[in-house]
Amino acid sequence: MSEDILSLIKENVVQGRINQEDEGMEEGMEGKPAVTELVQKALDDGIDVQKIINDGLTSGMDIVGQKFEKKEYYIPDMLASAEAVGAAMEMLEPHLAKNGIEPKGKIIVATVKGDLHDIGKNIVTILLRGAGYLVKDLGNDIDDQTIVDAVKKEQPQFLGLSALLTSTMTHMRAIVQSLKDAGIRDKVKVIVGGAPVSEQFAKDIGADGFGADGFQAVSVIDSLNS
Ligand code: B1M
Repeated sequence: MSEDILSLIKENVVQGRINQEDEGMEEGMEGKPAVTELVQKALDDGIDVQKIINDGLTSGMDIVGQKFEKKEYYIPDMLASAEAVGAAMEMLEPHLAKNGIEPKGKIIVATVKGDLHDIGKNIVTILLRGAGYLVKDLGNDIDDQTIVDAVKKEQPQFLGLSALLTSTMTHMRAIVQSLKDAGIRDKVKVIVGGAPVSEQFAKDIGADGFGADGFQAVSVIDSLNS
């Protein structure tokens, strides 16, 4: 029975349906319960929150990721699914705390100074939350010192930086240097990403990891966390 609801949640994540009014990718879905209604039903039925996240939401996003790689899905499709997961995560967050499930780690994320592109960072944030991390999102256009101050104050295990412009990605190098200057570089692992960022660039600036997409960001952080 619980498997039925979980597979329906998964299917509706793939369809990018938040509420029952949403149409989805396939015809004839409008009016049927979607992610938020199904997650509420799963909670009412006492289904384990971790199961809802892992077997419903995250496995749905895995399929979305595969479809994106195969070019069956495009960015708007990925965003619709990511938003559905985000809406579900908002419902589940209080239950995670109540159930005493410890987050896998704490991460600060930000889009660097001068850069207003935040769609990718938001996807990464949602996926990381879905994967069980506590994520503090500083937002976009965040200056270097604010980021370094947040690392000092919050003491996260990871710092995730996003940049979409060749002119702003240079802040990533400056932030790594500022962390060194502040004597806290060894206290936090730095992961970088965004369209102009590459594995080689990450190495060059002394970052600990690079994510080409949100899914890779989660697996890189998972592997650095183990
Ligand atoms: Co702008 N923009 N934009 N833009 N914009 C680009 C990036 C550009 C490539 C378009 C182009 O010319 N072909 C170009 C950059 C050129 C360059 O620097 N080489 C560009 C430009 C020039 C500009 C302006 C300067 C335009 C102008 O005003 N003349 C201006 C700059 C504003 C600023 O930031 N100061 C500008 C403005 C904008 C909008 C505001 C209109 C809008 C952003 C809206 C928003 O984000 N809220 C916008 C958009 C939408 C784009 C494009 C079309 C799409 C970006 C996007 O959201 N992609 C983009 C062209 C393109 O990329 N095709 C473009 C979808 C998103 C899911 O992908 O962000 O790459 P992405 O994130 C991925 C991965 O990169 C990775 O995972 C994500 C999910 O898979 N990832 C991480 C991202 N962050 C990560 C962090 C990680 C790990 C992985 O670890 C922490």
